[in-house]
Amino acid sequence: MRKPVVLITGAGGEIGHGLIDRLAQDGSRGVITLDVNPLEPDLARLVTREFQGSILDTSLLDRIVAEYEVDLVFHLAALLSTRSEFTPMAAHEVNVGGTLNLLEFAQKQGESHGRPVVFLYPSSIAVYGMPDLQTKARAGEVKEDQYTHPSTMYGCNKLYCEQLGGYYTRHYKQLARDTVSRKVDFRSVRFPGLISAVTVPSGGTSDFAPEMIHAAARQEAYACFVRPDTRIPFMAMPDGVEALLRLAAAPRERLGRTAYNVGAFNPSAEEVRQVVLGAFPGATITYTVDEARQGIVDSWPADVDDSAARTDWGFAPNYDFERAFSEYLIPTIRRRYQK
Ligand code: AKB
Repeated sequence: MRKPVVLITGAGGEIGHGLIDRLAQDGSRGVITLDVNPLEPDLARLVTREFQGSILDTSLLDRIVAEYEVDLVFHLAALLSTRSEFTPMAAHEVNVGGTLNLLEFAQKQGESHGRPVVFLYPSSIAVYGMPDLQTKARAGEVKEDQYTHPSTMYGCNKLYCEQLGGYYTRHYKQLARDTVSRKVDFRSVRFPGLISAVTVPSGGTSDFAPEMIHAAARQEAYACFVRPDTRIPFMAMPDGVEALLRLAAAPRERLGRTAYNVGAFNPSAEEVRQVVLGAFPGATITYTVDEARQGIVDSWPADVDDSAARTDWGFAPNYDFERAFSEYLIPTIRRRYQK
């Protein structure tokens, strides 16, 4: 009999790194990966099989269906918000077309082995669109169903794909003459800006915080592209990975929503700068505001209400602002660049 395995798309990206590490430590199931780029050798060693290719290649996905019994999917592959604004058609193709392919893949997998396929989808605070700074300041912690009017291609893609996932789970082929067995068990977290100590982000608009930290550790000057008072929620990568794993393990009947907010801390850009300067006193961090990117970050909420995630599946981040820096980011990043 084929053993059940986990599939991770976009495995070589920021979340993939942490997730593969955690799944490898746990060791209970094999991990197969799909990424357009080869995995770094340290990561490749931890996986059962690495497929190099695109989520748009449906014949490759069919081959995986034929060869493996996948019952858990982490669909991480995406073009992030800044990159998506430069290439909106490509973003739509990858972020929406690719997700649709993966949902079909999961349905086919479920039909072939007869069990539901749990499908984890990282959505984003980019699904929100705060109309102006006054409303953003007044709104405070935003709930999942408020202000869902994204202003970016990436945010539109994420919001729509949350809906698509819900469709596959609850209404797939609802008019089919024969009863259709729905096999996709879709679950989604709306991530804030994620900050990893081991990877440098690329293509995102929340990247100003991680870029500031990594640049300081590399002793490079950094010009932050948003105003000092800019505030959005962030989370340390280990908590992001933990959130995905915890949501994946939650009993289906406990889940009252398709997409859940998760948050951990929400410093202003200047508060991040001060902490980074405290850890790396020689660092040069200035501000050169990019009005267009500033506009995107201003459209994201200052904070999110994640009480539904806490109640339904026990979300509880380990790292607040202080701990994220003192116990995770600063020591790990120092080690990384001292090597
Ligand atoms: C981005 O900046 O595009 C992402 C996100 C907030 O989803 N980090």
